[in-house]
Amino acid sequence: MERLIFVICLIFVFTSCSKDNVEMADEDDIDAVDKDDNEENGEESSATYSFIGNDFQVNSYKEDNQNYPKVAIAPDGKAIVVWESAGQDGDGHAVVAQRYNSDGSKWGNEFVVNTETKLAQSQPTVAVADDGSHIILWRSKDQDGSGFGVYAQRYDSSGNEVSDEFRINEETNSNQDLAYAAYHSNGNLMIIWESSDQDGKAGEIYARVYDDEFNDISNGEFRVNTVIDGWQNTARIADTPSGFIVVWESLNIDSERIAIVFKRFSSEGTALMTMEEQVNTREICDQKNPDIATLADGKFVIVWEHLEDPDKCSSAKTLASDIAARIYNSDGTALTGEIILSQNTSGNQNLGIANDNQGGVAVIWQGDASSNDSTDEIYGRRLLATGTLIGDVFIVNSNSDSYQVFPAIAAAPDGNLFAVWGSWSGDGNGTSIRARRLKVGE
Ligand SMILES: [Ca+2]
Ligand SMILES: [Ca+2]
Ligand SMILES: [Ca+2]
Repeated sequence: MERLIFVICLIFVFTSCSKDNVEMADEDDIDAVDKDDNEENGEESSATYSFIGNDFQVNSYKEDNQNYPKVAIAPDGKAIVVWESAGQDGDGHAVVAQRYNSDGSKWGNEFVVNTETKLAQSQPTVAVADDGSHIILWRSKDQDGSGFGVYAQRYDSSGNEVSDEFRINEETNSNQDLAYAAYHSNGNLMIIWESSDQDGKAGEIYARVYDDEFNDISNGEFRVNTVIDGWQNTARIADTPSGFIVVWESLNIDSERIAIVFKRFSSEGTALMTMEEQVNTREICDQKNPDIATLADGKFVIVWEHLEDPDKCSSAKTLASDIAARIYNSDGTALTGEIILSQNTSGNQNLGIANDNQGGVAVIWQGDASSNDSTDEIYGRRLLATGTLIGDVFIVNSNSDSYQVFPAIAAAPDGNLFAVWGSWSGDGNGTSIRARRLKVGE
């Protein structure tokens, strides 16, 4: 019987049996004993993560709600955390940032990022270049004259503003929002966003590419998705040795509802594929909330939430969901099938992923799967570039009062990880931003 279960697990590429997943991981840990000696050199390690202290509050301004944090880490280990804060700029939401040194101490004070404060500035994201310069993006209400527009502020490696805030989207009709960016190693910057009514269809992914002196080298904005039927949204971007990869949700591209697709681009923004490629092999019902991380050799890992909901999909018999991942070679060919990081997750699985720079990726997500108080926690798991899962699912937050939501994570070159999330516990006044640092090994 055990042999049969083992075979079934192999067929589903580690999917079915969490018990056997742990056993496979344990076998791999035998190798880890030798590999751990190389850890300090930033080489591959098969160890699990350990925490560097408990979680802590990021925001200094505590009035009302702070939520939707994102984080990026510079090559020198400095972390930049951004979030939206209700009322902090005096009119609706503001975009706020706090930088940290590599040892986890604060680098300067928190500050309001947006110059235009009228109405809401919200949904911020951040990207950092190899030289430490960085860009913060957000959506601003009515600033471009119609719904939301995408705005940005650039900073040098010392944290000083470079020029004024500016608009990214050229088409201003209706909403442009959900912006993300990545820097290539040559300094080029690709920014993506969702435009809700640009091609007469419901939601497309648009992009612009700038060089290291911020000249527009894509001749303005261009559409990322080839398929425009249905809607395309919830896009993420990562840089690779050959350029950039964008991953997003696409409606009606697979046999049922939502699917995950990706498309590769050169560092100048030229599409390297004629059309997007589907990631999920299980097409039943919804595949959503994708994120992507690139490994040092150009391999990349895409993670997403797989959701089978009988209320939404005729093929779904019972409510079921899991966190799935797939690993690709640098040329975009699949290295693995779907790998299941956690089964029977429930609630809203917002995801984050980061290359831990020691041969694996850290995946974290929101859920209430194993919580005993039916509130959401932040969960995590380590996945090696080989497709091997390390250890078991763990809870990232140390403070488990109330709801922990919208996680994001980034890693320094030495493998130290910085996880952030919104929290209904903590600052005693609405939601707050909390963070916790992790590392590979003990
Ligand atoms: Ca505002
Ligand atoms: Ca607009
Ligand atoms: Ca589907």
